[in-house]
Amino acid sequence: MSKRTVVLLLLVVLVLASVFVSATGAEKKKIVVGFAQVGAESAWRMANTESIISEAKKRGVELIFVDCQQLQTNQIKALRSFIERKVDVIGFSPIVTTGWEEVLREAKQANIPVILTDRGVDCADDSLWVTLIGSDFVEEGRRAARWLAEKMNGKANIVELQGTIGSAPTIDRKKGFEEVIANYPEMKIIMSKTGDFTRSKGKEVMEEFLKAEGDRIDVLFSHNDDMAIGAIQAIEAYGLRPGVDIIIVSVDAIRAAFEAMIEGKLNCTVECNPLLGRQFFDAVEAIMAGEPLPKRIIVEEGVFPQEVARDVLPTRRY
Ligand code: GYE
Repeated sequence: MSKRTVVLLLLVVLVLASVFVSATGAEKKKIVVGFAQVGAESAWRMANTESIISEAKKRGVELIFVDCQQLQTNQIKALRSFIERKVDVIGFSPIVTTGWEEVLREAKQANIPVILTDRGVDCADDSLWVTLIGSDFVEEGRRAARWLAEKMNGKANIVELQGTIGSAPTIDRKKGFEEVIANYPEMKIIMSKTGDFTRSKGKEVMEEFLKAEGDRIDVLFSHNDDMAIGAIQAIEAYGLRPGVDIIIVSVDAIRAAFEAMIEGKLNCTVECNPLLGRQFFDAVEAIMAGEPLPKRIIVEEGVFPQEVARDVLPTRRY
């Protein structure tokens, strides 16, 4: 064989190989996902972010991740930048429930499917998103109240630390909680204010509650564990015993809540699972494959009273 024939043969082999590689999809285009996260306001949120980022890496999905610092304007800006970049799928956890119509319509016009994770929207046109993957926040509120009614024998002066005003978990947890305590005429919310889901605000607002109502407070219902942990510091500084003089029930079930329960300072936490990465990217891949998805995917969760904290803590992943 001449040198020329060898070179020619080699070229043919190379061309054939590249045709084979693209036919088997080894060169398949990477899926690009834009994700507009609420912020980094709580341990729950950090665990949620970690779950999304690590799952994208695992699946080789290109993730454009934006931390919106609890500002809806930032989140809308991020969504518009995803539309401009023509990502394959948009995911976001809406900071508040209202004000999304316009930007979601822009995504629809650009033919970019949207997945809501964790928090939902209040929007009549449900064709603007494919599915909502997340917890049943109303049920979480009910679970907190049911546990409390039993613990307090249907009698308590309650202060309530709300999450971010206008957000789905705040609206729904309050609704579920109030629905259940309405059955107990001697259970009353005597003060209620937002602590924006953060430890520092939770502490600040609890100080206000104590200043105004002091010893009259029997119970704190906190919309998340971080605010409850901030409030525990305020209660101790005020000279009362959290978990004893003031009974505390909160939501999320982060590790720090279990530690506080083991110390006897928190009485109960209702689970809200932030590890949504797997279900989120399952949905992304289903959309890319043209498979149908249910409009609502609900995450299963439980309730953890203080008595089980020591046994459960080692198994907690967030
Ligand atoms: O409970 C809170 C976080 O949307 C369910 O947001 C989430 C809530 C969670 O800041 O800790």
